[in-house]
Amino acid sequence: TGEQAYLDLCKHILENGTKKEDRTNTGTYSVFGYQMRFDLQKGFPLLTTKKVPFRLIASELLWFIKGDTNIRYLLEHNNNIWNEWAFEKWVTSSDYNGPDMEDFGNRSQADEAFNKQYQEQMAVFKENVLQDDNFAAKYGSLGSVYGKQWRQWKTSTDTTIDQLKDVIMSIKHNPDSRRHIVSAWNPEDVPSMALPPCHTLFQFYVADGKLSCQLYQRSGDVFLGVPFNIASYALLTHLIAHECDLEVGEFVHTLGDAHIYLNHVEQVKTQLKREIRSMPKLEITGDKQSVFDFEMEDFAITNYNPHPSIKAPIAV
Ligand code: UFP
Repeated sequence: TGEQAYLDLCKHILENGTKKEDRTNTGTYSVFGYQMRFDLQKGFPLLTTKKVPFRLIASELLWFIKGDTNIRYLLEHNNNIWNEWAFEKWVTSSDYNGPDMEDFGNRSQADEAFNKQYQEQMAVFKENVLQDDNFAAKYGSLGSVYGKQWRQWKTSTDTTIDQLKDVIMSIKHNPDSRRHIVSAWNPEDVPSMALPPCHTLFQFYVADGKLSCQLYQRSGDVFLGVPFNIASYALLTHLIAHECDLEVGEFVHTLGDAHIYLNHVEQVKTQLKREIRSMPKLEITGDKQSVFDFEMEDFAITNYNPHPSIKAPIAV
């Protein structure tokens, strides 16, 4: 369990994974179906065998929780992880008249001169989203991403369902329920999404005064994505437990296609040689109750002394 479970998964994939092609043409080693458990009572599962940027994970989670789907909030928190998805919409629109940005994800990694142009256009884009309300409404918005499905799931009768609010109510008032579920997988929206949700569905469980959470993740980039996903759902569990006056229990992470990209193998091997350090702690400092009111300054990670970060190219 704990960080060792994550390292065991890495080792398991390197030793037993099938070599498998994928959408990004990078190639992976992959296994199907795997489960890790993290006892949140023992500490906060932010990996120590490499540095994981908690700030980015936390501001992204608060953005989901608020039901916000516009990257402006992320940019205001100096979080750039969703920029490319919004940028794509702008550079393929008739409002864009800069240099050709086709396939910018791959070209910016391969071509230095192009990368410079891309960085310039991205800076313009970010400035516009931050300063111009109309531009932000049109091009900062990502549509049917997590925040939308969690907070404003659209029904066939044109109403919306606030799954997150409902699940918190059911945890408070009917803790023994076996129906504490939030689904991000909306089959009607999937065909039109650039990135169909990786974290597909999660369920809460209350026993002995503790709140546990299990995530079903359909696809996991085990080196780059999964460490983020673990910390994000651990934080969500803490915040909801706090609101519901429960202790934290376990985070159970179930993966569908768990893969290591071929160009991450060396980095994984480096990480596997490192020794696990003591787990950090999450401290909730403010006196806010509702998860919907939380901001970055209301909690903090303490005692986090990880090994250095390890760089790797992201598959696009
Ligand atoms: N991915 C993650 N976690 C995430 C996220 C993406 O691991 O939170 F948003 C990875 C999984 C996969 C790729 O490598 O991104 C998504 O590609 P696909 O839709 O083809 O599974």
